[in-house]
Amino acid sequence: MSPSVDKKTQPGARGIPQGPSADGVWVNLNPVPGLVIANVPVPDGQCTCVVVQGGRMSWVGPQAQVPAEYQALRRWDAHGALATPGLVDCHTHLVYGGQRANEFAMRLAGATYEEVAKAGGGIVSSVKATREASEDELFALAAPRLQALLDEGVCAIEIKSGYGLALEHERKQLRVARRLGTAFGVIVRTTFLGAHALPPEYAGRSQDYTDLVCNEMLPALAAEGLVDAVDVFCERIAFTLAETEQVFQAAQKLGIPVKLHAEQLSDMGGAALAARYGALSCDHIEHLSQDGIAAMKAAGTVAVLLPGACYTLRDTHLPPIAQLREAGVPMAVSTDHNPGTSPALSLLLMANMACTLFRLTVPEALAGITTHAARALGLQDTHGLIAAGRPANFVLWPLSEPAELAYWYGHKPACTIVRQGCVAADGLGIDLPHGGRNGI
Ligand code: DI6
Ligand code: FE
Repeated sequence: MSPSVDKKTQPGARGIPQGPSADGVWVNLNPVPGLVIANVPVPDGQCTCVVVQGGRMSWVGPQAQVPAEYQALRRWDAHGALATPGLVDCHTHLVYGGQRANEFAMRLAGATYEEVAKAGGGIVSSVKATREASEDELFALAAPRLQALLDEGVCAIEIKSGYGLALEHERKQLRVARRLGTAFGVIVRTTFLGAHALPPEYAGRSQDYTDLVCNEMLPALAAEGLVDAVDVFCERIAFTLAETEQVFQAAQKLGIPVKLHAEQLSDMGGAALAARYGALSCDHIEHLSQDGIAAMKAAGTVAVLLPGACYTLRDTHLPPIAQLREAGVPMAVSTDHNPGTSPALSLLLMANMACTLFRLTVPEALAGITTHAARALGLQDTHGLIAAGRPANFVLWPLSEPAELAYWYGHKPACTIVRQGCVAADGLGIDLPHGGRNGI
């Protein structure tokens, strides 16, 4: 299968241009409050104008005050469409072989996640299928998953390894992640998750495998430029706190930022450890303690909420949202797309679930899939906000109010997407001669 990129796009040699240039003056936008920073304040009730030049947003403000130098540029009329920054999916395991619908069925028949793992299923069964797949096969499998996320306005995405668990197979996953970024013109941040599970050939030799991760796999993959961040699954059924720290030390030595699958099934104290290493994010955190929250706040670590995993596992132990809110810890929301616990391919559905299952407010959920998700990837200066000086990444929605983004589910709005300075999709028909087919 080849990647289903839009017909008018050309996979760029440098991995950027995927559609016509978005350069010009974008008028009559209605940005979601809190997700835009204007150069000149936009009075209430007035539309916003965004100037794009050379693929970057160069000015944001009221239409009446667009500087003269931009007046002659091409005009794109959004007709008052709701606008958000490009969405950011900050936690995915998108590249893997096979799928695990059988485990879904097992759990419905009564087995727990831990029982499935102990019975030889779980992560290790995806490891087998991933090892058997070639790089091209993994690319072909991941491409339509990525396309589904992109169709909803995702402009930056994290992709983890962790289903190879041996140097050549982890390399394969990370190389596919990089190739996806190039082929689809989307920002991909790669995360090395070698410490995801113990590979079968290391059964009972957890320390030996951790040494391999730290001393061979990570340095080799980092030298190849394949690692933007390092993650560990710190859990009873995965890696201990001490092993996690060993991996963090190896990452620190190489100057690579860390993040952590923390306190998903139990309180291991992982979040406090990660915060000590200045982690970008702690993810899952259903069993996060008050100490963990305080440590994350002090370190500026983002809390990444993954309602898709809670939903799939029918987990009733929810993350401590009220305490995180109270402490002022930034909360991101992500798909955690993976074949075991969250086969989710809609970030908007995750925003809906973050509201309905976790009781996030709409503004929290929308910041969670944009601004705070960007921070969880270290992309806070380039993504997650409509603001001058950033690469042009924004989405125009056929919706009339922000709450609709978290309200509908099972419905992909036909949006217009500007991704990395290109018009990657034009569901609103802004590029049509009559300037819009949706009557907005
Ligand atoms: N936590 C998760 O939710 C995924 N990995 C992890 O560390 C689950 C991965 C899987 O079951 O394949
Ligand atoms: Fe995960």
